[in-house]
Amino acid sequence: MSPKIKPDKLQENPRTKRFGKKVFFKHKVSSTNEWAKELAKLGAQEGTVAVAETQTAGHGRLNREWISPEGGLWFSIILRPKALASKAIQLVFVVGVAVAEVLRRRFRVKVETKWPNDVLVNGKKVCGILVEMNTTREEVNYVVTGIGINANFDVRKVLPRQLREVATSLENELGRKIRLEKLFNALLENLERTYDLYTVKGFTPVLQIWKKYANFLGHKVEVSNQEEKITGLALDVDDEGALVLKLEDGRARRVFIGDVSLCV
Ligand code: BT5
Repeated sequence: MSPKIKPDKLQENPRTKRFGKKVFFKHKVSSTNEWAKELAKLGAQEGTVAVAETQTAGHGRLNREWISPEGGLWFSIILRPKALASKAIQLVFVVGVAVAEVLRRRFRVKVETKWPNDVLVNGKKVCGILVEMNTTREEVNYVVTGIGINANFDVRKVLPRQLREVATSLENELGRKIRLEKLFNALLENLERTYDLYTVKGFTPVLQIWKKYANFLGHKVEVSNQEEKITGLALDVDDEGALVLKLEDGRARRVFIGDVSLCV
């Protein structure tokens, strides 16, 4: 089986109404998120997707490098939610739910969500999600949600040493390669369904599903961000997407930005 994506199989997903009706593909781009932002500025409709085989400047939050070799699934989808900017960050959880459900159902692997934007398989990061938005005052013009899934490569061969213990790929977990186009189509279908649930019923039902996968809840964690490192019991993720910690002195603290690691 070819480990690469077959571009002709990405077009026209018959099972979605809006997502993936227009799919742009390139072998190599700097970042599909940057590309999708350009497309959105030119007026691309909701559900338009930019996919690439490799990214030369894939990035995560705070412009951190996202390593994107051949064999991964790297794509970004344009959304135009009728939401206020302060709410649009909830889309990270919408995407997280869609990815987690597809990976669990398709591959029967142990999937977890980790606050705020990771999906793990067997405790290691297999997917990163990056939500970026363009706003005018409080109004959202468009949101670009980038999804990176480590699929058909061996992380021990392509990721730097420091990531090998914390990252994994579907190939590493399943012991085989998968069809990227099939995974792509399944993700678009589930993304559309979860996004529609969010649009119609709001954030609560989406967050409830996300929390079912959030095994870090109830455990002692350390959250680090640019300003501080905080240790506490991970109590909850609230309806604004903030992580609620119980600190050692018993006080509750809401955290909006950071990286979580389990304390052992
Ligand atoms: C993320 O950021 O996890 C979001 C990654 C989003 C990537 C997609 S790919 C398609 C689209 N185009 C883009 O340019 N981006 C999106 P963050 O939580 O900030 O995590 C970044 C950190 O993950 C890095 O600092 C590394 O430690 C680690 N990392 C980098 N590459 C990785 C990989 N392939 N697998 C697992 N971890 C990785």
